[in-house]
Amino acid sequence: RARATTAVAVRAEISYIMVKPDGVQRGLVGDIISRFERKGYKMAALKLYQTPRDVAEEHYKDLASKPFYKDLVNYIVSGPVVCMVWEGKGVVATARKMIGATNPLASEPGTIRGDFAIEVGRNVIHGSDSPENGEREAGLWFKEGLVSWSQTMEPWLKE
Ligand code: IDP
Ligand code: MG
Repeated sequence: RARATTAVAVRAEISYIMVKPDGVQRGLVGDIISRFERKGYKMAALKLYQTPRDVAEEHYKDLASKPFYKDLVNYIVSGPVVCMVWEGKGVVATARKMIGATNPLASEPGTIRGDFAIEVGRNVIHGSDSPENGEREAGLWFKEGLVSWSQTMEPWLKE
């Protein structure tokens, strides 16, 4: 089958994934990271972060007209979050499946929200909803840039 012949490495799709303050307080960070690691996605950035209010507002600016926007921003700045970028084929859509529906009452068991959450206003985790937003959010939360590295298990993950 056709293969790219260019020598320029093109980065794969990325998703911005964030464990929200409730997930950090409840000690769910390790389990959540494990799920993405074991799936085979490549970690491209990771940090524990006390979110400045303007970053939370910018992140959720598309929801600014919603009645829950102020509570949402207050929730995100209420304690440290764990910010991550994961990279790989189809990571945006697959991460959304792994995360589950926005309202945990509708999230399937086996998904992160389905396993760990009850309320939409305390739903543990964020995941980008499109590759474009993955790029936008990764840039917003990691102004220092992502880490470019080669994963030695890559031949065991990709044919
Ligand atoms: P998503 O996180 O599944 O992409 P969005 O619709 O983008 O869902 O909403 C962003 C976040 O806003 C949700 O994860 C949730 O924390 C919060 N949220 C969404 N809808 C409601 C609501 O009806 N009440 C309270 N919080 C909400
Ligand atoms: Mg969203």
